[in-house]
Amino acid sequence: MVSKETIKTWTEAGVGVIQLDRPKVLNALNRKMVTEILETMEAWDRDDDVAVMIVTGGPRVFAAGADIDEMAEDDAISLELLNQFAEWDRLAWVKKPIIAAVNGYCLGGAFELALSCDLIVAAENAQFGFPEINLGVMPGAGGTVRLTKLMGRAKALEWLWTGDYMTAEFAKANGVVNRTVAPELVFEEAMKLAQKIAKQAPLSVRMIKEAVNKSVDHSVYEAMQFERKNFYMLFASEDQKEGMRAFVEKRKPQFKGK
Ligand code: DAK
Repeated sequence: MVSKETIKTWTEAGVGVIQLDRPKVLNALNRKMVTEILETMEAWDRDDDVAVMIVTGGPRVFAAGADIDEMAEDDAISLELLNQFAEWDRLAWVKKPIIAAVNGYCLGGAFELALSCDLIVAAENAQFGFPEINLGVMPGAGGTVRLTKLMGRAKALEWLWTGDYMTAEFAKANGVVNRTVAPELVFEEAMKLAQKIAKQAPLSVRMIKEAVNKSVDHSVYEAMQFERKNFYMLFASEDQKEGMRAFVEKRKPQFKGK
């Protein structure tokens, strides 16, 4: 395990785990933490020993949003000059699957972090929300956009305007969360899912993520052209030959990510 200033990281069986680690302030995301998360993910994206990543806050709380103490004295110009949104944008460029394993509060910037991941496994008692409105601001790292795409305009507006917290069950019913489990099983469930995906042909996993992301932002026609290109591209891989030969020879494929 590697302990950095704001996170702990380790890898097990092809899965890289990032645990947010500022327990005294409920894992509030300060700038250092965002940088450490991004640097770790980008390094793992290039690392053949990591196939899937998990972000978790541990067994009690995912995170209570951005660090309010750090933000309190910011002004429009200092935020523009810091250009911190550019750092958050880099999350969208990570090619490998990222699973958020969420216990307890997942608020504000932390909810935006979870929504930027590909899948969310949540505790039955987890709470999701955007309390920015109570601070006289609004989400700034994709919250209004991603929540609206997932649950539709009217529902998203209600949560964003009230600042209320939604239950994990509601989040699951509205396409925000993939699975809910008992709080003590969240990490285990996320790890099971991660290891299942980690065993799949790596290039297929990667091309599917790209194609699905394209479908969110483009017309059906454009996204299908993109899907087709990725489909053709996989026929240039050794894994396609291996996967199909293994089926014909009635054996398990040995994928290499090539
Ligand atoms: N920041 C700093 N400290 C926090 C914090 C936060 N977000 N949340 C909690 N803490 C600290 C508390 O101050 C307290 O510290 P001490 O008093 O012990 O020194 C400690 O954590 C324990 O918190 P509580 O005593 O309040 O614990 P409770 O169980 O009573 O309440 C709570 C839990 C989650 C309901 C409550 O802590 C709370 O309401 N926290 C604030 C939630 C919130 O408003 N979050 C921030 C939303 S704004 C950006 C990208 C994204 C964002 C901004 C910029 N860029 C790219 C530039 C995102 C903005 C946001 O997330």
